[in-house]
Amino acid sequence: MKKLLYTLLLLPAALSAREFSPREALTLDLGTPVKQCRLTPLNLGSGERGFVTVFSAEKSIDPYEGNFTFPKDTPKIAVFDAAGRELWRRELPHTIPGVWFMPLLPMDMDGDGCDEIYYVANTCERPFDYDGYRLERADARTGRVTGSWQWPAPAHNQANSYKWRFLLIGGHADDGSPVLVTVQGTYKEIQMQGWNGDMSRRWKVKIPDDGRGARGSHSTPIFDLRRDGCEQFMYGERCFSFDTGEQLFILDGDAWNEHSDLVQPWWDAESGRWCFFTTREKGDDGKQPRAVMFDQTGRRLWEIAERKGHYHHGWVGNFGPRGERIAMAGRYPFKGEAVPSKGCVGKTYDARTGEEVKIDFPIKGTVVDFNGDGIHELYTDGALYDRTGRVVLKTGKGLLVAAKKVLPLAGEQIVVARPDGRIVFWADRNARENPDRFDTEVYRDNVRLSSAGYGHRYPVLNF
Ligand SMILES: [Ca+2]
Ligand SMILES: [Ca+2]
Repeated sequence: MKKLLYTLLLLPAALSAREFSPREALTLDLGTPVKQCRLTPLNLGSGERGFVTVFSAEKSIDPYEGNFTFPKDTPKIAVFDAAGRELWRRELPHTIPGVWFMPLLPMDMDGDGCDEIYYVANTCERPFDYDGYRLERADARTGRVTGSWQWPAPAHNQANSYKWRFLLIGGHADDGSPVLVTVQGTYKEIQMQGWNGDMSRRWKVKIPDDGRGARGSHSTPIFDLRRDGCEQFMYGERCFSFDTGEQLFILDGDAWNEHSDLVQPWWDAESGRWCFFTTREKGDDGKQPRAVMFDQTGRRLWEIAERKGHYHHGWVGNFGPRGERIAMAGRYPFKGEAVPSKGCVGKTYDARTGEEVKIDFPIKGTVVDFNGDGIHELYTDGALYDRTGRVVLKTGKGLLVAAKKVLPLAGEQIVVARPDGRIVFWADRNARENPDRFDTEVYRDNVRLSSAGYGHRYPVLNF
């Protein structure tokens, strides 16, 4: 009896102290060196699962004039089954290999249980000729192109950096039917179109370049604003309905008219509301704070003092001792600042109060729950840190392509593309999880964004 009591007393501590036990759960081999790689899980029909990947031996080419270089390799799409067997691959000979030129999204628009693969491709030899740009649809099992539609042309009279930024977002209308959203523009004019399963147009939105209200962001998180099973998405600080394309709110009204790098919705269970954390990029002459926490009415809960700098880095994660939410805002170093050029100058805050809190690991990285226990880990530079700063996994050199649940295993996985073209999936043998967090349509729809924009970088905080 005494022994049983002793065991029961120790049980909670034993559970919380469960050791990480990382393993390589799956390896896909592209058989060719890669400098860019994206990956999204997909349904191959009849309950079979697989993966689609976009890759190239060229680094991801950015449309910004200060970054753009002539590509020396083309982008390729390949599909693998769940055992790592390659089903097909195809090269896109005229498409610029870059995440903004060529977003990709798998989605089952016809409801037969098998995803189709949607992506933007240039079908002519002239790299900047709108007439050649198409939204293409490929059969997930064979790669055969089964549909091709003219990609809506962005406004012509814009800088290259503004013009060639495209996104795909996949979600659901209020009646549950699929909606594919195509997006042109991030920094100035924004156009969006919503498409039904039969590719008839459901709605369209145009946000003119009139300097009124927020511009877009580098990710488009999907969430369930009213907790009623209907999905919305954020683009910058604006919230849109998948069902109608209606703009439901804009966080900072017309106080902020620029671009946000990060917009992260998170559910605050204590107050029963969504909160939104945004870190901002540019513009505005130093009048507005560069990172703000909002509630779902658009009220500022707190903000950082800094009003200058490019806040490229940010996250919200469960890093407190009991999984309390912590937010990070980090900027690129200023010219002449004594920080490495790719460094991150940032701070961490209690997400509810804005009070500064210290954490014991490098702040620049990707938030992931590797063992499914509801406390986050942070992946950065080939290492996974737990909240106490302990390194629990070293993956070696490579590109992070996913930090979400992409295998039917407990917890979220870390997927890294090695320079030699092997894509390694890391999972935790000891992971256990609360299925409420991952087995939701909102979670799956966010995972679907992994090959569009920076959709692979941000956690889903819907619990
Ligand atoms: Ca289908
Ligand atoms: Ca964890």
